[in-house]
Amino acid sequence: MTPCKSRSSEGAGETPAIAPYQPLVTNIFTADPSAHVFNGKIYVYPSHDRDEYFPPDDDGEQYQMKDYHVLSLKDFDSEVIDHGVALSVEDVPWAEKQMWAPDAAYKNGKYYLFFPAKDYEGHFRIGVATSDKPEGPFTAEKDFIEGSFSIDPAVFIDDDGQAYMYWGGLWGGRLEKWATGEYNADGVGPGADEPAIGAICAKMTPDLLAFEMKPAQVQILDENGEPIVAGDEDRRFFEGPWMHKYMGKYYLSYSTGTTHRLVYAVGESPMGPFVFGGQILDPVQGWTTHHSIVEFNGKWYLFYHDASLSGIDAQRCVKYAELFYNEDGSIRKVKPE
Ligand code: FUB
Repeated sequence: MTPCKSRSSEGAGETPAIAPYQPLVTNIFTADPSAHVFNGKIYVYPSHDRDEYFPPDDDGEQYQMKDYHVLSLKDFDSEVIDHGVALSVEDVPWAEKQMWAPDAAYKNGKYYLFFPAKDYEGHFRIGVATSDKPEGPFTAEKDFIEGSFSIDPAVFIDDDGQAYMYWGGLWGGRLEKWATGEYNADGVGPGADEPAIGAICAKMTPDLLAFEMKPAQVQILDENGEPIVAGDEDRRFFEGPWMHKYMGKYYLSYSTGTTHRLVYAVGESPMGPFVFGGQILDPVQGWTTHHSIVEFNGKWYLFYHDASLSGIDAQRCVKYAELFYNEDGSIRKVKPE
């Protein structure tokens, strides 16, 4: 275990020691934060960007992550702990490289780490690893989840105990080529006026190790009930889905990729349809941003990343900000200071 003092603003009046809009840790590069509250503490499951340069392309070859570290914090006035390596690609039998954005869940005394990586055929698949501790180390299942493809898993467990996985990403995540559920190397996705590809969703089995159904695209609609089209790059799904429940409604939030926003859509059921609600965050420094939303001690928080620590797109840092809702349930845009 490696205790790591976060960048802090201790003594700065009302500002918590772990200051909002500042890197949570500076000892490693981190991205794609999935935050959860386990045992009264915040655990953050990020990607671990490497301190090496890989030439960038639209397929995401600059993101060559090899392992995951878990971060935890008792509260925003305590130091952030970097618990060291929780899972390494060499310990995952089916995975060759590129351990991208993970998520975690807790069920029946076990902690689950869900993660995408490229298999030996060059396809992104989604795997599961388990541990009896939230910080790991995690032990990977021998094979990836049957029927999984693409990137950015996020697992949501509803109040009735049913778990859902949301995932997918265009370009590097190759969702255009998996739009039918089968891989089509020539797939280019819909035309600009056609409905955009939605995030993919599947109910999970009670042991969280498999899908209980054939994965399906969720629908994201505009204010008139029409599907958001692929050319609507300010609003269409690109990657990084996240699900949370607020006042009985289901909030699907995601990155818009090419327009670099975090946005959300709201539905009456976990599998949608979802109606576009607005923007959560403006573009940040760096090409990607990716987020999670979590309730902690009665307040809501957004965790996200940018490239401000390094100035390099593939060497990112995880940050947080408090999130506020309006009375009608809409989310107020976060404005980093
Ligand atoms: O970290 C690699 C990829 O960049 C993630 O999977 C995407 O969501 C983007 O943040």
